Amino acid sequence: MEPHRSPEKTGKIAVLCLVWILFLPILIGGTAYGDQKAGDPKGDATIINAKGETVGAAAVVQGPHGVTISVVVSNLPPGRHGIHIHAAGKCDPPDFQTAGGHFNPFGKKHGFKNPEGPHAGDLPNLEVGPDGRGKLDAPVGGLTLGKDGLAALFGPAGTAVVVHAAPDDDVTDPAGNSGARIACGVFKLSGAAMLDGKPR
Ligand SMILES: [Cu+2]
Repeated sequence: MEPHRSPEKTGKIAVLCLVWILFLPILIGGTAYGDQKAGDPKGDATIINAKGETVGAAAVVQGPHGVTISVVVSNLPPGRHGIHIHAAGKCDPPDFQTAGGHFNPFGKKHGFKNPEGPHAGDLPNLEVGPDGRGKLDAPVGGLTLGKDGLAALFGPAGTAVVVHAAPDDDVTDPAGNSGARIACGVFKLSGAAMLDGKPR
């Protein structure tokens, strides 16, 4: 503790350090996904809140059983939050409407419990603890990490991960009654999929 900093500021710095120093290398470095082969596409997103402040990060990687997403957040309201991959690579605060609807290349209805679902971009709820921090690791079966093809995460329109204010009921079309959009991150190709700063 440095005496010249307010406890609030020190707390915020501590949380940010935890997210970026502890979690990010695990996410991006592939420690948890040792199956990622060199050259496999992977993506990441910096998640911002309605004020444009960074509140987390997401990573998508190719594993042996398909694509997996990992998300870490901080400074979000405690509780369960709907979270989805949306169909446009834009996150304009404060309402993040520019992220579009759910990523749904196969014309399904929303929700894992929906007999006509789910959307390719549907995900389990994100649980945020009393300390404002949360973490989600989940498979995303219905999409690919390429730039080409109907279900490609890095197609021309791009994609974004969006966190909602309320829990997703996993059945109500089109967004599980999960309410306002409170945080958003645009997916970008990263790591081994980049060559000289450009997707290859
Ligand atoms: Cu959503």
